[in-house]
Amino acid sequence: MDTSLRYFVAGHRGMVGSAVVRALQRRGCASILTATHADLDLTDQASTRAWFAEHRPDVAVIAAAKVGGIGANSAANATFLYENIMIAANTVEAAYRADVKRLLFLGSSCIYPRMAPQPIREDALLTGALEKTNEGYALAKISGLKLCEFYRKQFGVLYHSLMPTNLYGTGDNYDVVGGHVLPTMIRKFEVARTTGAKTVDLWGSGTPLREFLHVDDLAEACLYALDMENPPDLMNVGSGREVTIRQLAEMIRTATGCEAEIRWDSTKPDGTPRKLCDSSLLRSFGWAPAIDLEEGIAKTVIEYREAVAAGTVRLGH
Ligand code: GFB
Repeated sequence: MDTSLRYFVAGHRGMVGSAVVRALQRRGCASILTATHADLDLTDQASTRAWFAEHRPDVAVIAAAKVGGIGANSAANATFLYENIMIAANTVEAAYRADVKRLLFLGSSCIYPRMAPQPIREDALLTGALEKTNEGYALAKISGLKLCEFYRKQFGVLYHSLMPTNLYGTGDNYDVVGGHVLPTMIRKFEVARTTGAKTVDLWGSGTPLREFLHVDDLAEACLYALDMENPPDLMNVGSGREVTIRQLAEMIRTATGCEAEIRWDSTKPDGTPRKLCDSSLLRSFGWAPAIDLEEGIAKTVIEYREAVAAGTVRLGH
């Protein structure tokens, strides 16, 4: 990749953005631009335009988003739709106005229909109804990827998208109410282990299937996509391995060394029954994940313990 270009990573304090920054640094990129939320509110059109006009990056990676797990999404579909649609529209348009030649937009596998054939290929997009618990987030991400596709077609700029599966890893958010399932389970089992609690309450039936990818594998996929001269508009990024929520819980209980009993709370939602990405398109260009789930969970538990000890664990959105 061209390490002399100026790269802007939107959302550099989040799990995905910080992993992309680390990956760009590993490649030796000299100029990585970032902006804190206080300096640049991406939901604000005027500030976003002004920022791009002033800094004029060569490449933009849009990893900024309002994100959360099934609890946060289902409680706030309006906020997830509004904030994410504003971020997508403002960044794509401001980048175009500032003559940014290349932009990589990050979405999510929840853009696909709830009952899409599995593993889910990119061409399943817009073929059926969405999962209700995260419909707002999904609609915003669909709009974002379509903006990229249409700007590319209409204006000749190289704007394209990756759709990652469920992510976890360094810098995750451990908020047990609004967070994603994997970090939430780490926190719940760690709290039970350290307090000696006899039970851990988890949500739903434990039967849904999910695919998990370590965020460092996603960051490498981003650089892979940015290296491609003529990337497809949309490519999935997943590990290819799915586990039930129950299996995930057992893995995390083992990794934490917690002996508490699991209780399943059926009043909480299961969400989509299955969500396995077909990532053969990106893999056909040579990318492959490097971190298997057990290894990634073990590393994440260590990082979580270090963050707790240092008082730096993220507990909110
Ligand atoms: O990561 P998660 O919250 O969201 O995982 P999604 C939800 C699944 O884990 C459901 C089960 O089947 C839950 O019933 N689960 C079990 C738990 N225990 C817990 C728990 O303590 N906390 C949580 N959060 N779940 C998200 C979307 O969907 O996936 C986002 O809401 C995004 O929009 C993300 O697309 C990738 O996998 O269901």
